[in-house]
Amino acid sequence: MAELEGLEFGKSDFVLLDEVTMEQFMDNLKLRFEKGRIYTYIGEVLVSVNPYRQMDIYGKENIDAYRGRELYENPPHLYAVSDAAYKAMKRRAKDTCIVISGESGAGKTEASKYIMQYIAAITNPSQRAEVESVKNVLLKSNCVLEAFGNAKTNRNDNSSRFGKYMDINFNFNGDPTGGHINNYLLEKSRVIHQQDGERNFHSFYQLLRGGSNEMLESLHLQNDPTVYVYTREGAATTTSNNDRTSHKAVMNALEVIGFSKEEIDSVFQILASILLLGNLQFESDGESVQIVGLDAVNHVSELTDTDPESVSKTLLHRTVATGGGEVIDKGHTAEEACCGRDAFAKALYERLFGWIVSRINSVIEVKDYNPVLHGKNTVIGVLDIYGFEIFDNNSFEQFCINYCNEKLQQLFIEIILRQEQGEYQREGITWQHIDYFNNQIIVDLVEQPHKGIISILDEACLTVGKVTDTVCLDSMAQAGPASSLHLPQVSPPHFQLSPTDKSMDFQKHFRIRHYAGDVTYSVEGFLDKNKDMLFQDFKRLMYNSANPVLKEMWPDGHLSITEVTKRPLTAATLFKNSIVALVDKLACKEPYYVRCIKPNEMKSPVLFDDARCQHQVAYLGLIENVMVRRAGFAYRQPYARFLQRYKMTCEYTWPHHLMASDREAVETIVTQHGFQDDVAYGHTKLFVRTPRSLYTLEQERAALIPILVLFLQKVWRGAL
Ligand code: AD9
Ligand code: MG
Repeated sequence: MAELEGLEFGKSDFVLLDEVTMEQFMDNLKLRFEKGRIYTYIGEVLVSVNPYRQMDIYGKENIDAYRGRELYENPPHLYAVSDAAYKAMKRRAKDTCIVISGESGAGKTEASKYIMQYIAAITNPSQRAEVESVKNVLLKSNCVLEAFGNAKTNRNDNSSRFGKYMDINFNFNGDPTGGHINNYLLEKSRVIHQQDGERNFHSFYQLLRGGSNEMLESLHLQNDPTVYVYTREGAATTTSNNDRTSHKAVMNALEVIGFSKEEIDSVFQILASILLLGNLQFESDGESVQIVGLDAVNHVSELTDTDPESVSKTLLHRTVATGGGEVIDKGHTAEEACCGRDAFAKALYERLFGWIVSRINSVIEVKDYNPVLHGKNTVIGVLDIYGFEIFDNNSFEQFCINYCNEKLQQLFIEIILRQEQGEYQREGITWQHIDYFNNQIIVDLVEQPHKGIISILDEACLTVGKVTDTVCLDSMAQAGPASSLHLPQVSPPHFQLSPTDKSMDFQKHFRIRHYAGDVTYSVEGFLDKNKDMLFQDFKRLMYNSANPVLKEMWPDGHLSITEVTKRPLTAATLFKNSIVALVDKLACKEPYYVRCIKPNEMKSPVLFDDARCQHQVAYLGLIENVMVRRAGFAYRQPYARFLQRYKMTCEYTWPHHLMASDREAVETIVTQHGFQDDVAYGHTKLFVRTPRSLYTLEQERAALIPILVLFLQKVWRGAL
């Protein structure tokens, strides 16, 4: 049972600080971290600091302690927030969501897993088989998605390289009936290249190090990641991941989820094909280009169930439609062939990942749900999306990831304000406005039609002829964000061409002043990644595979070159559209927030890096969050709940009151303690302006508890 905390652990809710200053906030955060209290509230928002060690707070005892309880009954915990989201969903039939944010390595994915474990533990008490099976698939899906979508980066040994939003559906009993996973922009460039000290996706190393000899032989692979170009760079980096055990867990999870043997084989055949493709080389004799390593071509064709001539041909040629409608074959240069091969490898992986997600979805989708018979189907959404990233070299992926974080930050701002405002209105209390840093300006800078960075990128991608990354950068400067959004009163501007670091080539860089910090992006590769070109020939090759799983992944391969749409949506636009849809989805649910903080860069359980933490507290807007929460009233609680907690501090309410309503009883407690001028009485809740009033009450209560316990013990022993 979780005990209530004493004051030596600091304040369990930041709204109880004497003064809202950065200094007090940081002192409290640090004190709690050092005392092993990683969670603290700001009202209903949970602030979490990554402990970087196994904490003994997630076991069954804790689950029982938080089940069905209110936020303030126990010390702050992820379970309390999960329970609050669950209760709101169950009692009020509200769709809710838990949005977990924070930078890379701050603990979002771990948090999302604990949330799911908690929900799984508190539901289906009668152990109905079909519900258990849904829960099992939901839990097992994490293992598979992490294997294929996570990788070791310099920030995090298990960094999510895709965004994940999972809806869990519940029936009227509050038991999970299914779910749906949305995945966002997998960082597929990692398949072919990784920065120093980083790895490719876990799946490759797991297969190479964990696959049985028999399995590897059938896939024409060796059990050594240094043999393969795509895994070579990352093979030597040390990580805390155990690839061999993870491989077993993934195989087991795939089976439990319900992947057939053929499907599992196909998954690994595709992984193997990618590794073999990466080792193919091309050489030119001046006239034509040849493949070096025809064995590998034969293996790829065997693994993908295609014929070897078609594989060679597709790697060396492309089909082009001429202006007159004629279709001709055009040979690649060696360089084009390399680019084509890499694009193919990336696409194979991306489609494999997308297919795995949709396959899991097909298992967990809610089937045969009849709202008339079964009542309203409600949802809890859990969002675990890549955190804000600043690397030494920031590319298109960081640009997309950071834009996504801007959108989520904006939603946070809007919702926290909106909720607060709504609450005061509902309760008939006047609202006081607090100024925020509104990051709308940066969101506009990226997504505004015509002038925003994405529009300019798209335009450059659609322009026929040779538009280079740097030319595109110039047009950003002239037509776009730099001129339109460089507000004179904002200094320095939110968009700049030349970085402050003079060692960088300014022609190739631009800087965005994100809410979470300045990021300098290298524009190199932006256009190619945005165009995301893959020759139609590769799609057709895969569509014509005799393997039905592979064919299913490439439905667009049936189009001939003359039918292919000339202007497909670009990667940035597709991503923007998906994030806009995500934000819309979140906005119509009752949100619960978990704000994760990374205490240090060393992954140390004992180091609290003040400057790093303060920076995160600042950009997450936590101080403003506390201020808004306290602006009018720091604290609010339904009358019944307030009474329950503090009735012992007043002789007219202990153990029961005889007044006409709970509200009257609460008024009596408040008046007796002399802070009647510090409160407002809403329709259903008491609002307390300054935390000090409540603090006095809390202290009185804490002093009374031991006396009460003694008293009760005597009663039980029959001494009284
Ligand atoms: V990224 O944006 O995907 O790169 P996350 O998801 O924020 O990042 P993650 O949850 O993966 O970070 O946490 C990083 C590591 O911190 C984990 O692998 C654990 O080793 C460690 N961690 C995080 N939270 C906890 C926790 N509650 N208890 C113990 C934790 N260890
Ligand atoms: Mg993660």
